[in-house]
Amino acid sequence: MPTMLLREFRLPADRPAVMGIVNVTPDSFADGGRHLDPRAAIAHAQALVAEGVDILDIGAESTRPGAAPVKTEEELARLLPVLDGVLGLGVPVSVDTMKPAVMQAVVTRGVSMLNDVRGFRDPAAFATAVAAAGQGVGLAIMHMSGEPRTMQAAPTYADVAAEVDAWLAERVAAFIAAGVAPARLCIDPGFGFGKTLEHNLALLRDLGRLTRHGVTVLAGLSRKSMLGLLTGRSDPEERLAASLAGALIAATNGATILRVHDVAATRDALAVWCATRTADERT
Ligand code: HH2
Repeated sequence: MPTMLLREFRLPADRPAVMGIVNVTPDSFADGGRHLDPRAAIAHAQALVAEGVDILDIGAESTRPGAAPVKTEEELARLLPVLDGVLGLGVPVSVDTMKPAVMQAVVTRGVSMLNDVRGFRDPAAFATAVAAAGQGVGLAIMHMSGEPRTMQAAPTYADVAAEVDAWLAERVAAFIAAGVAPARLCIDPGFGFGKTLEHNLALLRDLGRLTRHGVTVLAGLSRKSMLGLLTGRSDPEERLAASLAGALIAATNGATILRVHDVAATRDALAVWCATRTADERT
């Protein structure tokens, strides 16, 4: 699998990379409100770096089911002070946003990755992403059925794994046709984004098929409600064990970027996982 390049950063080639979540929001499902103050967000990012994070993913608009949209000015007002404090921490910084204007602004500030839960399906987002990739920025292309506000209403697929795979393959082909190198791209089935528990389990079971497109696979299961349904734990803070199990299953099935809240615990779990696998099996 090609190692992802994020501006001057290269992700590890001998183990899955850990992407640590920093939500600068009042309403994220697992940590909403905790890091809305830029100083708290920066302190959290510093703690994740100390825990061994490989990429920081900063988000200022919650995408949880039913979340209210945030205006561009508000999203940038939340993001920019945090970016000023984290861009010098020595790890690549990703921004989780759906808005082309926000993408443009944060690339100008120097972020190394754009993460769009809409998979850059907005033509302006696609054009902004292609231009950013020309400057070395990495792109995380996620599948979402519908929009955050309504996506969990009644998700239906004939064959979820085949449909998500085909959609992501089309997005990769579009980026490559626009001149973006595969090493700048990663794809993500979008666990919980317009999917029932059965859909999420089918996608996790069949994650390996996404590795056939010649780009990195990213998986984000951390603390998600599918884990709450499986364990009966309604409080996202109590889903660490389930999140670690999910991360290791995703790694076994081909994910080489794991998007998580709990960086130190995930690094520990991966250390054990890596020790039992050959170098070829790990990436
Ligand atoms: N999940 C969330 C947000 N962004 N990006 C990618 N690429 N993959 C994911 O699975 C993903 C994502 C939702 O989690 P979180 O950021 O913790 O919550 P919220 O959207 O409520 O802020």
